[in-house]
Amino acid sequence: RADQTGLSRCDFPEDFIFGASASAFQYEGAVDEGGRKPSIWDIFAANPRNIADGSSPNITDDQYHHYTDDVLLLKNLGMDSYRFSISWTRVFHDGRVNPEGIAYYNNLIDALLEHGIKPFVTIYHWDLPQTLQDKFGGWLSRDIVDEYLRFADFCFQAFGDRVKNWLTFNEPHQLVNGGYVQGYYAPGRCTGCPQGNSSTEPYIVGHHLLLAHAKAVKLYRRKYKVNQRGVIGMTLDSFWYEPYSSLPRDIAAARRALDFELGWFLHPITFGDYPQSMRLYVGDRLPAFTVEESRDLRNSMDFVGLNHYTSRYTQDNPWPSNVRPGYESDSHTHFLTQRNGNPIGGTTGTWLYVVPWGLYNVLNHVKENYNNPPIIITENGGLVMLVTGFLKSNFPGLVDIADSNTFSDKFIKDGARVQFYESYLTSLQQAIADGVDVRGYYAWSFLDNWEWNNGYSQRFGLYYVDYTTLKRYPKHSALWFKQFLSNTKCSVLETM
Ligand code: PNW
Repeated sequence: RADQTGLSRCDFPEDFIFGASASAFQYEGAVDEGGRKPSIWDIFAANPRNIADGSSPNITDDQYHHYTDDVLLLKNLGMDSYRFSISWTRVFHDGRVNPEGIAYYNNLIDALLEHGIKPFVTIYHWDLPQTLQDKFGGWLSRDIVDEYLRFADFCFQAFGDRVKNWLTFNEPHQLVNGGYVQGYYAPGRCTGCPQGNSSTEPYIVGHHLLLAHAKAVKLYRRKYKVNQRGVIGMTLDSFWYEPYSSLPRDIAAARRALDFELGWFLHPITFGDYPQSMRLYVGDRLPAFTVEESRDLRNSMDFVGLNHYTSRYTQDNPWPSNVRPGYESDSHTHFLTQRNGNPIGGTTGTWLYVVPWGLYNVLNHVKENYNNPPIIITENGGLVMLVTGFLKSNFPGLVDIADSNTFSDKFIKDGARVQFYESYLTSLQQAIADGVDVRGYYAWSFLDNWEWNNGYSQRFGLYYVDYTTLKRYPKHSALWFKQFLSNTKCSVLETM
């Protein structure tokens, strides 16, 4: 609780941005409205076996119809900024623009600005038009690079007069790992899936994502930046990988794990090529950049977007030579969630162990190995499992954070999430104090939402969403954030 640590936004640099994060497919609903066409996720989720709770993303938070109220909730929380993504098939498909889709984002952007909330836009958060998947295999084909460029160009041109913060992609690693290695994300490819090949496809898709990113950044800088004066980057996901032991080979393995997840993308967009360890371990299955591509990739970001959630212990894993090479084994690493019977961090029984020091370490890793770039934490947040039906049986009141400042039973109790934010923000503050150039922090997530292959079974929101009525209810974490952000008496003079 805020009152326990006394942590507030005053512990961060003066112009530091705090915001909340979202994405189109997880929030908007209204999948058949306003001229929207299906994405690969509509098709993937249409098979209930692909989704843990068999649920449909067709309505989810229905933000398409609730955005005006949602902007007020963000305002009420005291958020400086809102990160959301543009649904490609809502605004632009088969080379045609869709005025209704454009109007939706114009309205959302205007509503945010009207309340002093900065829009932070992810151009692509995984919802590829199904037509491009059908036509040439989506991200597996080089044709996707120019298609993406057209879409990005369109976004800059339509929204760039008001949007000053851009991300080309959300989590290329997670997209590739889910969609082409494990097969639990659209388009559901993996070795052993009905289709796919994890020894080659992940690297081809990653390559095309990088080429598309470089072209979009080049275009933005050449055609828009002078007038629009915005900044552009890419959001990368990375766990922290802690060596399991002090053995040199475990230390090297942990470093390789970071290279295969974060460095895979951060190395090219900083230095123009893949990390050396990937070249060595993947060999000629890793595509090569031409001299020109490499030049366009180098320094192709104004800041690094970082999504960070959790950490793992890492051991060296010398695979026997009869193991088929693939992304899952190429880094020769083995991950563990505990050591000598002790879990790496607090857990609520999901993948998300609470390891605040992991954030400190991953930030310092970026600082030390990638020339101390500006960093924006574009996602961070805790996962608290609430029992389904919780609201109907246990929720006693209907109080908004605007009306009460006490952590009472009138808010949904998610104390573990409050502790998550408190501990990770403390760790972040230490990283900044030690010289990491972090400029902003976005909580995942503003509202509970459709958590991809986990459907509605995982709730990340500061606000609880009742999916029957679509009402939003503040959790303790919402109130905590509001208090954290409401401290505006930051200077020494004012507090004296
Ligand atoms: C991110 N993992 O994905 C995405 O950017 C969001 O859309 C998503 O809702 C959020 O994190 C919460 O999961 C991830 O299992 C999904 O390691 C799963 C993992 C990491 C990131």
